[in-house]
Amino acid sequence: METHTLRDFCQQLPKTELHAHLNGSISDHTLTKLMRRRHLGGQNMTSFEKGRSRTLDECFQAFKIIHKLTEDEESVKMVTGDVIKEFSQDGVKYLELRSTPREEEHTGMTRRSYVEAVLNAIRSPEISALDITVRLLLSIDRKNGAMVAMETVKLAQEYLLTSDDCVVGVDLSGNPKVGHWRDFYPALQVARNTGLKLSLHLAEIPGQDEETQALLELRPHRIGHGTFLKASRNGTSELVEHVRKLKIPLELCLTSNVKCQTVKTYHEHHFKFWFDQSHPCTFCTDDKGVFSTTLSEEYGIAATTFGLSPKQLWDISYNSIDFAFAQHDVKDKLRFTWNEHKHLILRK
Ligand code: 6MZ
Repeated sequence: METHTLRDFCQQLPKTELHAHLNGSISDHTLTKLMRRRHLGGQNMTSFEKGRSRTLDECFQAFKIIHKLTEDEESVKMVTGDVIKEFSQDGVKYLELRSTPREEEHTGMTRRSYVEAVLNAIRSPEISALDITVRLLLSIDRKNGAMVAMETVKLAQEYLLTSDDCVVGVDLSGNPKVGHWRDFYPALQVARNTGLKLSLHLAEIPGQDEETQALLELRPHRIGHGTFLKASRNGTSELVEHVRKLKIPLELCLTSNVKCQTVKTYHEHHFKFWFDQSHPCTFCTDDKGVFSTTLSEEYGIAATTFGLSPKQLWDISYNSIDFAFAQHDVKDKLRFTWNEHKHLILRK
């Protein structure tokens, strides 16, 4: 397929985005608005322009800077609305946002009011009018320790029952070099046992076999990255076998991994390893703002790197509906939407 035709195809392809961190997804346009609100001039220093790489640690520095701009409910609501609109413009029909409920003493924002601000944006008339279904996962940031992890799960439990199916699960994320899995295990266990869906960042960096093994015992519903599963100490055996046997879907973020240098090149990305075994995989952006990407671009990169046909891209996108944390009736509606688009875009 020619480049411009592929680009059009990927843009028109209906897509599910299952791994998007809210504050990492903020576009330059919205960051400029936030800086103006705070009367800050200068240039946005948080997004990695096309082709530019940084280390994972530098990436976490960028989140620190962004968090300084979203310290009150109004800005949280504004960025949530903007991020959803941008995903919708990119042809995303189902979006699972994830975000860390954050407390900011000097603005009075609490973890609860943070979640309320995100939910208010999702439910606003402007966003409800868009052709996109949005669900929310509450993130446990590894750096915040055991107590905050449990508090986050309690909030998620409460909103699971009271948010009209909007809050559906919990994510474990944050700098993988920080914190110990034993700190989060009890909270994640409570989440798993009380009906919340679990998506866990696993094996994002090398040398975490013990943690990965322990967290896999929780039978997460999906895995974020899983970059070093196949490079575990035992060769390709145990962890891979476990994930394969349980068919745990992988959320794969090509540009994020290459830009953070946990994967050297697109060609070396572990997508190929799993895809060749027909393991459930879905493409995601991770942090579309910080990594200057879109979900359509991620599909395009996958197609050119791994020689995927339009039909294969279609199948990856369609099959991703199966791994969404939404209710059955929502998934049925999404499948209907996909099938409506199918003849229009695959026939071209
Ligand atoms: C692990 C990541 C991440 O929650 O404030 N986050 N955690 N690995 C990654 N790979 C690059 N990218 C983002 O969004 C920002 C937060 O998401 C997590 C980090 O905890 C980061 O602070 P929220 O909306």
